Amino acid sequence: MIFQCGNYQLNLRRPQVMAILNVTPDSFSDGGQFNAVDKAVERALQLIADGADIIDIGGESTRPGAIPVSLDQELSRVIPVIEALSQVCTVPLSIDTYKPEVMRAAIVAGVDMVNDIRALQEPGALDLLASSHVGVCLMHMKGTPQTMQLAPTYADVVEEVRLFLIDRYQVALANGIAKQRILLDPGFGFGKRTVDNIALIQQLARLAEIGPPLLVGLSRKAVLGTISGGDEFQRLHSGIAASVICVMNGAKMLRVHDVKATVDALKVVVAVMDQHQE
Ligand code: 7PM
Repeated sequence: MIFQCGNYQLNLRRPQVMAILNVTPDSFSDGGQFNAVDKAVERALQLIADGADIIDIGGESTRPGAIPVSLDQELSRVIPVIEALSQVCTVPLSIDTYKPEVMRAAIVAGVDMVNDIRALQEPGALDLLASSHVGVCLMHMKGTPQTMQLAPTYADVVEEVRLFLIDRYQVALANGIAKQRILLDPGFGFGKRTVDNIALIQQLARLAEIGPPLLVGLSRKAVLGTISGGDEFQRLHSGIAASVICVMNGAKMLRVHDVKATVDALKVVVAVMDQHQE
């Protein structure tokens, strides 16, 4: 199984690790623009050395209650970093944005994939991706980052997410986006209660059956804190457990902060899953 993202092809026989590179001001404390780009490049190279298969660059936090960022602010944060990284990076780059204008500028600047929490629903996003060769992740979100965790409820969360992802997948195909360019993602934490996140982990195989490879992002998320305790900086071990379960349940790519730990843990998963049972 191959994921085609720009000029790269990722072989999904082995689970792939997508490293999170936040380029929000709080990510690089000194805040100076030049330093921010330099530090982002330095960080990205470290993530690659740790084993990242792809780097996901985000200029706007989309966690619950996050303050929206203006188009110009987001562009000024991510484009210089993409331009610098595309010169030195030996792995594909992804842009985590739902704004078509940011997608367009990022593609021009050299990204190989668009990671869209709005699954190409914003006006212009679908046509832009159809006219490009970059990869795309179609993710489920209920509501918006400002509203999604207020009181989400589902009759059947897995079925609702499944039907949404099938619809967005079919729309993408109908607009000429090749199957090999598409990833699907249940959107853990995007309008989901703990009970919903757990049900989605349990029944991940039902989403994998849709066809495209699954990307999942549980790293440092609240559901891990609820289950295992700890603030967002004390969720490594619980995040590794969640990653292992998701891969065994069919996930092909993991979006994580802690690359080295995840790469090490996945080596055990691959060894166990690959060995033929006598
Ligand atoms: C709630 C908490 C929502 C944390 C979002 C976050 C994903 C993503 C993010 C994901 C894909 C954060 C994340 N999460 N993209 N971007 N899938 N495709 O780390 O699960 O802040 S943002």
